[in-house]
Amino acid sequence: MPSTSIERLISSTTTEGRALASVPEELRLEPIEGMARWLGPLLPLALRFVSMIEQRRETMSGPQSPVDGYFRRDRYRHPRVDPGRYRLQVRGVAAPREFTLEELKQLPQEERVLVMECAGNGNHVMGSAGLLGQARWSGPSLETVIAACGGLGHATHLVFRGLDAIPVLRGGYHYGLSAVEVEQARALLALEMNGEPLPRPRGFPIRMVVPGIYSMSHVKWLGTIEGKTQPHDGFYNRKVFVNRERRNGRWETVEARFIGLKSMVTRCLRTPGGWTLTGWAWGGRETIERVEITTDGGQTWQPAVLRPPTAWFGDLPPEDLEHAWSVFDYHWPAPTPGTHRVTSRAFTTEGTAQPMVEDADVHGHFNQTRVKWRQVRVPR
Ligand SMILES: Nc1nc2c(c(=O)[nH]1)N[C@H]1C(S)=C(S)[C@@H](COP(=O)(O)O)O[C@H]1N2
Ligand SMILES: [Mo]
Repeated sequence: MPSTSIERLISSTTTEGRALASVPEELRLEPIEGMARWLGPLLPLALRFVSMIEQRRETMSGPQSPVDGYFRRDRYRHPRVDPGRYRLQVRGVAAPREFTLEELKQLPQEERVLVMECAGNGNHVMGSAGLLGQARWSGPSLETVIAACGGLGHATHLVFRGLDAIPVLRGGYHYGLSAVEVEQARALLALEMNGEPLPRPRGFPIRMVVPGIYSMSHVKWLGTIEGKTQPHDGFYNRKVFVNRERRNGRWETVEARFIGLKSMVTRCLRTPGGWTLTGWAWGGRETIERVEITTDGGQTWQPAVLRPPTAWFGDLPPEDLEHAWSVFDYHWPAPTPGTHRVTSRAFTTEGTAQPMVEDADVHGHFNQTRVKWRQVRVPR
C-alpha cells in the first residue's frame, strides 16, 4: 500500500515526539538555469532593482491571476493621473480628437481574457519564469475608439505613448504596432482588470491590452495614440525588444511580437497519494492539444489533464479567450524521496511541439519558448 500523507506525517515525527515535522503542502520548483539558479532567494531583490516583480508563487495556479500579486515590469516611475483632468489624445487619424475618461466609459465595453507576458519572460538569462499573468480586462476596443475618430485615415501604423516620464531618457514610454497587427489582435483599451478599476501600477486610468502580442506593447497610463504612415522608429521597437535572427543565411534584427508556444510547471502541491504538478500552456497561433510531463529528466513523458479557458470563462465568446492559457495538472503518484528533474511540453493539434532546445538561428532574450526545467526535492 502506498504511504498516505498521515503515515508520512507520523514517520517524520521526531523521537522527542514534540515538534511535528510535517510533510509540506507544497514543494519548491527550483530553477536550475540562468540567474535564478545563482541568485536563489535573492532573485526577487535583484529583479526589483530593475523594476521587475514576478507573479507571486501562491497565485501561480488556476485560470486567473489576482490583481494583488500580479507581475510588474516598467521603468520605475508610476505617474499619478487625475481622472477628472485625464484626456486621451488621438492624432494622425481621419478626425483627430481627445476623449475624457467619461467618454471612454460611455463607449461599448468589451472583455478579453488573455496571457499578458513580458517578451523576456523565462529566457536563459533570467532562468525564472514569473513575468506573466492572466486577467480579465474590460474597456472599449481600439477599433471602437478609432471608429469614433472617423477611422484610420491614411494611418497604417499606430504608436501608443504612456504618461510615465522616464528619467534620463525623458521621452516617456512608447511602442508601435501596425494597424493590421492591432486589428487582428482585437486590441482593447482596458479601464478595468478583473472587474476593478485599473490599479495605479497596472496603468490607471487606461492601458493597452493586445492579445497574443508580448506585453511591451500593452502600454500603461496610455496618454496618446498616434497614427503614422510608416512603422514606428522608436527606441523600444528598434533597440530594446529585438533579437538577432538568421534568415536565409543572413543575420537580421527582428522586433519581438507574437507570444510563442510555451508551457511551464508552476507549482507542486500535495494531494492524496502523492503530489500534483500544475501549470499553464499558452501561446503559438495553433490550438494546444496536449501537454506532457516528465519527472525523470526527460526519459519518460506522461500526459497531463488539460483544461481550456472555456472551462472557466464560458460566459465569454471563444474569440475573447483566444489568447488565454490552458491549465494543466498531473498527478505524480508517490515519487521516491530525492531530487527529480521536471518539466512540461506543449503540443498543438497541427503537430507543432514546444522545442526542447534553443533555436540556433535566434540570438536574444525574447520569445524564448523552449521547455523550462525545474528541480524538486521530494522529502521522505
Ligand atoms: N507606460 C508604460 N507601459 C508599459 C511599460 C512601461 O515601462 N511604461 N512596460 C511594458 C512592459 S515591458 C511590460 S512586460 C508590461 C508589464 O505590465 P504590468 O507591469 O502591468 O505587469 O507593461 C508594458 N507597458
Ligand atoms: Mo516586458
